[in-house]
Amino acid sequence: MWWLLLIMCLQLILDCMQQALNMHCAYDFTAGWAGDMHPPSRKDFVSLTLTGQGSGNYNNSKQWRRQSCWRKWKRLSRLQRNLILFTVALMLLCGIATYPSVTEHFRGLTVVAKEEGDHALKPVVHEVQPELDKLNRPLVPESPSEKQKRAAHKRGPPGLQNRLQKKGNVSDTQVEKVEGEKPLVNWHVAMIDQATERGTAKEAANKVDVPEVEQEGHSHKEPEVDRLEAVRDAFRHAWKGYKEFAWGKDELRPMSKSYGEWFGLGLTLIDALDTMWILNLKKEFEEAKTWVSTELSFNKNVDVNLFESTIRILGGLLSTYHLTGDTLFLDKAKDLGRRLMPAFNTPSKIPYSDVNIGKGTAHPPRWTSDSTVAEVTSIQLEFRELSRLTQDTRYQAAVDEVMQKVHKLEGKQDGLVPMFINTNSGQFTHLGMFTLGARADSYYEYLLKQWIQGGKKETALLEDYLQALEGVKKNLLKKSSPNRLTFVGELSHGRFSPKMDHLVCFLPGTLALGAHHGLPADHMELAKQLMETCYQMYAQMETGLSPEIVHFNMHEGSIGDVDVKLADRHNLLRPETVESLFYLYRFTKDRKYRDWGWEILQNFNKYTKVSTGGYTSINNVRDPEYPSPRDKMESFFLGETLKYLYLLFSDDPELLSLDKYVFNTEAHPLPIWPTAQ
Ligand code: DMJ
Repeated sequence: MWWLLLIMCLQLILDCMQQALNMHCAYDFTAGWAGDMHPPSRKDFVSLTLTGQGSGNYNNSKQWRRQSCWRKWKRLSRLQRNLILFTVALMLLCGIATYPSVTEHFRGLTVVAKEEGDHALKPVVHEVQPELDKLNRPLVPESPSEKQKRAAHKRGPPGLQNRLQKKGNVSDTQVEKVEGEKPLVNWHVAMIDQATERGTAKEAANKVDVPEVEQEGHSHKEPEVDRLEAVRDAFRHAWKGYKEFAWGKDELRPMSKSYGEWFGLGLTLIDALDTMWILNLKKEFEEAKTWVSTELSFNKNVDVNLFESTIRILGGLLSTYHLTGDTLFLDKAKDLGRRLMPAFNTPSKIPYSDVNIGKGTAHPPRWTSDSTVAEVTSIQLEFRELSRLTQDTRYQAAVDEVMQKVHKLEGKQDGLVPMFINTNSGQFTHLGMFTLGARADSYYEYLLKQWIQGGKKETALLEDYLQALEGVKKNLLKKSSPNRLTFVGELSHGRFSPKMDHLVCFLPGTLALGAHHGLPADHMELAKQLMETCYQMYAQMETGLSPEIVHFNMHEGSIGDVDVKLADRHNLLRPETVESLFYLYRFTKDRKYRDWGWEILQNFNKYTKVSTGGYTSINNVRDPEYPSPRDKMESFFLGETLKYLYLLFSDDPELLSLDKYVFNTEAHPLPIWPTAQ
């Protein structure tokens, strides 16, 4: 619109001038001064008559030009002069009024064009702008630490950084500007509270070892960030949401400020009991304990999953009993254990996946008579401990029988087990598929941990564990390209797939635990390599949080090590990597493991913390602009993730010594049995 007006004004001026000067002379701008003067053949260009030119008496002095123009101006009629003045004034006004929006417009076009070239199908990603006043001036100039924050989005080896940037996945905080108002900040930024604003992971990690700095003539060391307190803060924040919107329910839905029920047994509260005890959150622990003593009842007509209720509830109650000595928790554990036993009433003695704890009936899922191998082989630590505490051998007998049967089963490959087992036949099903991820993971973990729990006497467990590890090395262990990260893939009917679940990241910790308990030293070497890989699964993502599943590149010349499929980009606040970091730090004392854990905590705070309380799992770890909250805080975030982070940062090796306790697969510490047992 403004441009149209400007063009019209210009046209008007030219017309006026043309009329006014009206062909008294001809100056051909293109030909320059010709010795011979011709009248213009056309009248559609501005021409000037220069007196004396023809005589060769050329005078182009400034003064002469000024006088000549002034004479021409005076020859114009008043109307013509007014018209020219008016249009010049109008042009000036238009120019002033349009300047900011025009420049803005062009700036915008440049940004969009660049982004379209990079990732046309993605939503427009704005560059980080400092907060602007109404005239688009930065209110506060960007500080060096802000620049650092932006740089911190570059993660991983250089090759990978480039690739990520090329893909356009690296972006920063989006600030939506509304005219006349303060800029609106995206949802996830709004969640960030003061704890988060301490900086990005990289920044924070740097803070720990800051060099001495000069301040007002004094040299001083910046105070270390209190990482233990940061974990306690995170717990308190999660608990605040749970208490306010989901008290006594299974899971908090922090975005909708509501809750979800799975078993209707206060799952999060029970899973978090021993974490509160360990973190010394006394007030919170007492509130929860009151709920357990007054509200928790297992006398309910409800179907529960045997594995999940065992590792989270039975395990949580048993460990809380051990830590506190309060028999309230043991009594509750006994009650639940008893109610879960009908699950073992199957033709094969391989338990069903589901039990109705009120009716005392059990059944497989509606669509199959299979259970998963991990489910039936990762309830042993808890049931065995229940037997030891109650002197009722039936619990241990039931789960030991499962292990003995699985030990002898056909269908393994080099100690690796398939993912499903049939509750009628007692045989593996879906043969030929091997993973250390979902449906099989904790089978391997519990082989080692049962052996440790029982005082390292049950050699069949150890043999199965050692053989399985050889199977992993032979069949599943590969290196990625270009950075040669060691990873554990999967096998399907002889075909290798470079797919690795985040769940597999329990393995570095388990390997390290085994090495600590006297297994071959190369287990520790492998643990370190896999630990690096699991860390990279976080560090190479734009949010610094791992996806649920990654695919490693193995072809020479790959640009980056990791690919993440669209459907696998979620993060459920899972614990496996921080769990392994805890073990690796305990056994090596290498501070990098702590720093990695600190980065992860910072990124949970940055991308999953909900300002009104709680943390949420997210859909897209590759989009820091909109990680897309799933509105669910899994109970294991409190039961495991925050607990392992706390233990990772604690300097006290006696706080749950790994020579006295063995953690179940839900991070509930159970005592290693005295050797007399
Ligand atoms: C937890 O319930 C347990 O750690 C289990 O072994 C695997 N899945 C979740 C955490 O990711």
